[in-house]
Amino acid sequence: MSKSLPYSVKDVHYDNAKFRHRSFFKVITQTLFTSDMKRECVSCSTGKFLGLFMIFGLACLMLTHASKTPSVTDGLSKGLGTNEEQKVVTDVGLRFKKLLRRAPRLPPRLSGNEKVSSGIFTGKPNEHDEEKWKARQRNVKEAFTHAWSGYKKFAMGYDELLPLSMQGFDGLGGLGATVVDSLDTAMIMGLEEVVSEAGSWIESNLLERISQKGDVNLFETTIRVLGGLLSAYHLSGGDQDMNLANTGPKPTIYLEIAKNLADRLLSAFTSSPTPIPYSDVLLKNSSAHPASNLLSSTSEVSTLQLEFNYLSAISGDPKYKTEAMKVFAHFKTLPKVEGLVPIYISPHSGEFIGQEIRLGSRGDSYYEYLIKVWLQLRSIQDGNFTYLYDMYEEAMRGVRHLLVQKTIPNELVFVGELPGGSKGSFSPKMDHLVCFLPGTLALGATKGITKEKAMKDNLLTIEDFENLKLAEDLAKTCFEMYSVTSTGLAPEIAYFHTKDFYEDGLGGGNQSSEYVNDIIIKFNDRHNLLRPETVESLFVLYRITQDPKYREWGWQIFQSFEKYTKVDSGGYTSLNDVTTLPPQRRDKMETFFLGETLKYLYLLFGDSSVIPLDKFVFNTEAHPFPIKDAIYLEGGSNMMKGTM
Ligand code: DMJ
Repeated sequence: MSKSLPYSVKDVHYDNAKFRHRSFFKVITQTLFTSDMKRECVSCSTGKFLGLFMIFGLACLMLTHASKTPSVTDGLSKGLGTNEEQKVVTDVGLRFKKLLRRAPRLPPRLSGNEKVSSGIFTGKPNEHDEEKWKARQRNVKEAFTHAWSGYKKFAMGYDELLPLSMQGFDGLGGLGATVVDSLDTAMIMGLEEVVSEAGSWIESNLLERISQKGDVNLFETTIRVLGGLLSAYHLSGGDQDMNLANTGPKPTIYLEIAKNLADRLLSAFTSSPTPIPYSDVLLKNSSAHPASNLLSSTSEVSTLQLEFNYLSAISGDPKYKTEAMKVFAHFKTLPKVEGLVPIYISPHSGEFIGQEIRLGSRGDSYYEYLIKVWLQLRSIQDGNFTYLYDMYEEAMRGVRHLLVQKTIPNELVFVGELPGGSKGSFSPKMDHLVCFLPGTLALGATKGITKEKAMKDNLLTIEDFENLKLAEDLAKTCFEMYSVTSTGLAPEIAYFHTKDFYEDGLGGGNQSSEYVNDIIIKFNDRHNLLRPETVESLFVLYRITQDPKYREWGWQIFQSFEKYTKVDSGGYTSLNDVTTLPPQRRDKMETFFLGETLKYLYLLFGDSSVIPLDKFVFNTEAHPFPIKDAIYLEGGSNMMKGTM
């Protein structure tokens, strides 16, 4: 149930001229005055009359023959096999009205020229380029080794490294989060020594920790620890079609620990009176409770499903998937604002709390998991999960309609916030966290295959193109959030110069950036936590568009991390202020720097056939799970059970 907003949408409409509606009258007049007919008949009024007469005759002929109504979802339905049959419209009057109302919006096709001559679509870089990217990929691998060595030396077994004070810190409940978050990155990079060290630590310590520890956050533990164990299970050969680890424990060790952990985490679902889980779990006695404000974050409760579904598939036990998917089934029933949802929800009432809408903190991965869980489950024939795709599409329409604006003076596209929900005003504020969205939009548009292939196979709808266009525009803004600062690293939050908002003297510090007047960085928002979202989107966009600019942007960002966040004694550190040189350092290496940021950079510079996006889905912490036709059937397949 979507309510529309009370204020004019004109100001916040994302102007995508390429696909703007054109009236029937415009189509006719444009055809007349731009085609060959124009050249031959423009000076001859009889010719014009005959031309119009012919078009009218043709229109009448079309109207008297019943046929399918053209639909922009035709291409998609081929991919899904779940769309309703098209309605056959036989009423001539109705068809005439329809024809007058709007011209059919057809997705663009690759022109012959684009197919053969555009570097973006051929996807074949020359040999010199390949060598360059292999060398850059090695640089990322060295960065990972440096990060791990600092962690191993000063903080092995702690959740995080404090690289300046050279000690460990348990900020995530004490399950050795960096070890588990890093493991599959080391597998993908072929770092056998790290795989062996991390794997042995997990085998010897993690079960004991799980059975003794107190409070952990359900979401953080699921995405980092459970997610890390599950992808390690797969990448070490757990379900037998890939083995990126020649060392470390047997895959079943990872699975056994994952099940033990998930069994305890399930208490967050089962102790709540609604399908919305509590936010915290006491691991040692498998009990759960709400956060101190009694609320759960929308993104947290809706970012558990990829992990629990995959665990059900490989363990053969449906209980994980059953509990986790109840959350989405419940969300389906809740009122939304054009598909957008408030950032808090009550596990006691099951209702949204407050009005605040944003795609940054507490909102972000709700939208990410709608499409990713659909991608994970879509091969299940009964089509029960199509509602996830519909919710995603509606939400992205809501984003384009209500949240997207352009900056002054250079028209950077950004996604703002609605702090007062449908009754409030627009805020031109964007968390760096929102930079996951370009990748998600691109993935949702092509379903993981290249844009070139999707276009050749006629799979893209008008909405897919609009989402891809927004993905590319927004990725540029995310990149400019880096290049506008003195350090070349993005702040945690940026504001944007619009006709309603500007604050002087709050630029990023890089005076040579074209966008120094478009992007505003407030004092409290100038920190950088080594976050992955922008490089994640660059990786996905590179895979999908094959445009080398995304690799170049990623390389620039990587060099800035190297220059300003590397700590000589080992590890990398967060920064307090990205706008001043030298930047003040913060003394924390977040687990996602190894789990996500360096993994995405490594994959961005590497061979696109590694972990292909149409065969794997990355959880929100960059842990890849395979998408397989059979294994997501209720309770997992027999074949999978046999391997346990
Ligand atoms: C990660 O833990 C995940 O990507 C999450 O979805 C958002 N926050 C961090 C990275 O910034």
